[in-house]
Amino acid sequence: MAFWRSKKTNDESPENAAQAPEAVESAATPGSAKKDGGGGILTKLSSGLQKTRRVLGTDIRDLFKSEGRLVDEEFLGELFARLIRTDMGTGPANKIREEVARQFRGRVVHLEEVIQTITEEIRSQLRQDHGGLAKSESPPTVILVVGVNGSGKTTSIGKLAHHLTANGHSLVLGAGDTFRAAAVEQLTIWAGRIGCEIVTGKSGADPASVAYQTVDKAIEVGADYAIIDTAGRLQTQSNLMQELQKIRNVIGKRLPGSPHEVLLVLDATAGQNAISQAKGFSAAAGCTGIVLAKLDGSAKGGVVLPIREQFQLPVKFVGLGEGMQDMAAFDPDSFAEALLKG
Ligand SMILES: Nc1nc2c(ncn2[C@@H]2O[C@H](COP(=O)(O)OP(=O)(O)O)[C@@H](O)[C@H]2O)c(=O)[nH]1
Ligand SMILES: [Mg+2]
Repeated sequence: MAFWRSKKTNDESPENAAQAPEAVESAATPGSAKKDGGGGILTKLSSGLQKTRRVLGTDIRDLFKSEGRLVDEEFLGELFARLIRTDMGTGPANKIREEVARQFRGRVVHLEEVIQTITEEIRSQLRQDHGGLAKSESPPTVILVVGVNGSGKTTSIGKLAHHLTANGHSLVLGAGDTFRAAAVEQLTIWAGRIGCEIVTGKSGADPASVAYQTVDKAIEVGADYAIIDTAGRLQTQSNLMQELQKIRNVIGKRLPGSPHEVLLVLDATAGQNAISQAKGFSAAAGCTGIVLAKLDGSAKGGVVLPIREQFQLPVKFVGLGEGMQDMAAFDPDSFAEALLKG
């Protein structure tokens, strides 16, 4: 799991950020952190997943009051009930139960053996290809960010933008959520903190025109990335989807082949509701990857399992707090481990 903080020493100022020339492609590639030695990395993910682990790990430990425990139907039923408390859903929980039954039924087992099996099963359920951020053959790479209101879009853009600039890339932000004045202001503050360009329209301006101008600006200044924020709510859901479609078309006209990445931001505290959010967006908005925000505030981090199960979309990043550096490239191995151990 690659963390933004890995190469930096002290604060979040853009000057310091600019001194970390690590390539984003590598930083956004799952597993790359292991090559860094990754000392503080698991610690950070572990603290981000604390609430979920408290539910999952503690509950499972409770099943082992004595030294060992016989794996019978009663045990498997209790295990299942505990698994689904993390909002992982019945499909993934069933698979875990079956795997534990397959390996241990009729035997007296120790906690560590069961934890190990569950960790392995979660890891294999989460395995995915193409976890890294897309990159166009020639710059700019255009990233569109979509999701319901309050899911964490603008904050995730700020973190991603910080990460990219910290790794030596230039970028232009586009304040495409013109539906709410506060959203433009919020992204402008992020741009100021990061020290990058931003394109804004007047309140109520056509979001597609802001998106167009953002790509235009990125081409003009030779930026590596253009990242475009969008509204999470319009008068109706179908209005919103039409708007996103229009934005995609307009961007694609200005720069054929773009957007190269459409990131769907989901709120991990919403648990299973995040699934219905994803259903609403994924096909209509042409999503290419998921950002699972607010894992740190959620005891429902297990929701990543049904998200991976039900959508043909890789989870690319996880949000672990409100700060500039509180985001990580998603890596199934570290995630499974942080979910159960520690
Ligand atoms: N704890 C925590 N809070 C977050 C995270 N991402 C976003 N938030 C907070 O969630 C709220 C909504 O985020 P915002 O980016 O404005 O959502 P948007 O409406 O989708 O743009 C804000 O208060 C953010 O600070 C995260 O990873 N962890
Ligand atoms: Mg926003």
